[in-house]
Amino acid sequence: MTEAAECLPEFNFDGLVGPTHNYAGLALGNTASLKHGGQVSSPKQAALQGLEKMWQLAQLGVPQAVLPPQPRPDVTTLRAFGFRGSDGEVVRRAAADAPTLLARCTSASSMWTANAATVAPSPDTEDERLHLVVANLASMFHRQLEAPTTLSVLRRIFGDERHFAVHAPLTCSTVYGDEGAANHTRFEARGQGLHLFAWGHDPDARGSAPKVHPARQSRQASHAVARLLQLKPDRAVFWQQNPDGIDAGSFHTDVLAVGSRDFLMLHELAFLETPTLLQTLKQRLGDGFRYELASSAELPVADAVSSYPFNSQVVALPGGGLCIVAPTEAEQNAAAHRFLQRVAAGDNPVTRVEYLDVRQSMSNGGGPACLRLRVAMTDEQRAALGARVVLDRPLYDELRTWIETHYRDELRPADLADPKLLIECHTALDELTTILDLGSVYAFQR
Ligand code: SUG
Repeated sequence: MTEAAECLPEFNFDGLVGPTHNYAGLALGNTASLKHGGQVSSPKQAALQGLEKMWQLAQLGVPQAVLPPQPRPDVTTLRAFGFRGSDGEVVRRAAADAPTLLARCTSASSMWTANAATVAPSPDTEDERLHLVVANLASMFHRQLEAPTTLSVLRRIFGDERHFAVHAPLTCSTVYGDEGAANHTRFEARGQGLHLFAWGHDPDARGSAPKVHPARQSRQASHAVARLLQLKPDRAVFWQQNPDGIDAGSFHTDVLAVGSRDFLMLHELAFLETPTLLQTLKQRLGDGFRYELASSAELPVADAVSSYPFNSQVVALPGGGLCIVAPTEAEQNAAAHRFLQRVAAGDNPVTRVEYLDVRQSMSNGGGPACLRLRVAMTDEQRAALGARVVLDRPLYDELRTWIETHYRDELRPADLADPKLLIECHTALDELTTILDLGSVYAFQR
């Protein structure tokens, strides 16, 4: 097995949950989103749960950073769809005439930063810079809206071109639908990175595809992202997601699989031809490669999708060993809990399992792994970041106070029609850009 010291420090960039966090039932194929649509949310609890997760990881000694939320409702898009007047009038008119469009424009979905981009750290790339490709999120309208601001934010944070290259998203079309790191796993063994790109459909071929739910990532997009990342030769493996897994609710690969270093934990419905994939990974990663595979008999896919044991973070502990950071739902589900206990006791690098409460996000289908983007960086690159995003005690305290000050305790579906929500959001984000030293990254600030 790989020694911890050989690997680059891996930062988790978690998305701060935005002030408009709500349950609008927008995500076809995502069972939690559809189940909770119309319920009352708590933006404040959601943001605090997310911040606590970051802080607990930081206290475990895992490098932690933060990405800001996006301004919502997105009045620019509402205007582009014909609503006129002041911002308040635009919101009121959209609420009356096109409430679903307003809900799509109000989603706080940028919190799931696993979908923000795909990342290749510098030792893996031709020019030895860290590359990020912003995801176009083409398959869901409310998620497509994130890409331009994500590009602006990432270009600010990773703006030093001696170290970083931030690529614009692929042209937005489902033919080239790209959902970022949620369908990508970077392994590292024997001092080398290996990138597994998973895709759900091939629009140019007549292969197997899901019958019920959309496959969000196309094969063509995965290949284009790998090219943009400028990976060194032989650093990529492309594999198809299992269409039955997608139809069972695995709308992203990370719903049924998670990997880190030379370890992979997966459900048998995560990928097609699982034995061949595992054999390929063993060949590429060496004998140290370990995996834990859950069969449907051990862990029915419905339990895996509802309780998200595979949407755990797998983090390297400073003293050695890996820790699984799972949602509390996976502790409460008997089959998922038994599976994770088996993994922790198995012949693999996992030494510990921690359960965290991110229930507000889980109710929209976003577990611990959805909330973070993994960025492995050298110390020099960390020092070159263009904003105050690495979480330390002072930043944690400031963000807590900021959330307590600006966030509502509750948000009902009818509240999306309230024009004050937009003012509250802009006020909060304006202050946040000062806290994070981000400059004017948002369109409303320019
Ligand atoms: O794209 N949910 C998100 C959840 C994303 C989870 N990310 C990963 N698996 N990496 C999605 O389906 C629901 C929003 C709503 O219904 O209000 C939503 O967009």
